[in-house]
Amino acid sequence: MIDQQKYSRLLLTGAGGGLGKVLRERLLPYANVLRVSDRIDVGPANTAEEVVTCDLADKDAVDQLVRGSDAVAHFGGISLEDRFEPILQSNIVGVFNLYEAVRKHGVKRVVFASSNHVTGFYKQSEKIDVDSPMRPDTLYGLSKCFGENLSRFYFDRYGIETVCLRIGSSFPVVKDRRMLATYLSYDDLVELVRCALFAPNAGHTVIFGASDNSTMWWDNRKAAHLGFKPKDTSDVQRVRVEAANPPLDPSNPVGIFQGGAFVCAGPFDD
Ligand code: NAI
Ligand code: 15L
Repeated sequence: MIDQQKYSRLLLTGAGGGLGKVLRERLLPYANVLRVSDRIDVGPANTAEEVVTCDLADKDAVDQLVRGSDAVAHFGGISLEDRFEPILQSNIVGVFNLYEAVRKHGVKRVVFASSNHVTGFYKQSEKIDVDSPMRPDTLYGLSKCFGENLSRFYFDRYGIETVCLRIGSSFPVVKDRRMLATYLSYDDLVELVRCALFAPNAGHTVIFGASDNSTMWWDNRKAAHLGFKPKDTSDVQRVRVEAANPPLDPSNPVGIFQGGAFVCAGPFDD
């Protein structure tokens, strides 16, 4: 059971990405040492940081990366639809390598950046919860299903706790009509990650990551034990967003399915 508000060494993967840059700054209070990693250069270590450049597909390198950490915020990986090979290496082999290292080095908890694209083929007119069957909308979404199921296996078999965050759309502002439902502000993202890192008895929990938006497709009541209460809302951006984005044709799948444009992305030729 986690009964603390600070880890000795917290590993953040994907530190060079959009969310990784935000979390690199904002997770510092929650660890004596924040180990930041990516396969791209993330610059020099700041105070209380360690920097490790590592490709998640490299098993031995991931083993060394995880060694000495007591928790992991796993935000590294391919974050959009792509060809199968890069998804396989970064998101499938990569997440396996991570959990094997986590098991070997006795890491207590993982926060896994999953995605709403695990359930992207539900309609926008439907409300789902964390037990609704997965309906991935892309190879990318499918790789996140693998990560969620892998983490479930590592909990059932080895007792390693994971909170899977099915993040909606976490960006500085709301960009389109779909994001009125999927928006997760950066402040709410950080609070969600904090809850996921420190909630006692998280076990294996799945939660959708969205701010307190009026349009809401996701029911998080089964994850209430995490204590996540979003403070922001897309509602204050609605007038601007609707004026800038005329409604889509009702037959356009982008406006029908929760995954939006992802349901039409690819396939990409190898
Ligand atoms: P991003 O693409 O900006 O960052 C991902 C980072 O992972 C990149 O810096 C990339 O270099 C790194 N990476 C990719 N493959 C790697 C590998 N094999 N080894 C090491 N590092 C590797 O993505 P973003 O937006 O920061 O998202 C972070 C995580 O959150 C991703 O896993 C994404 O799937 C997930 N997510 C993000 C959402 C959002 O709204 N930003 C929504 C849903 C999920
Ligand atoms: C995701 O999973 C992506 O990583 C992110 O870039 C956005 O496209 C987001 O989903 C979304 O659904 O808006």
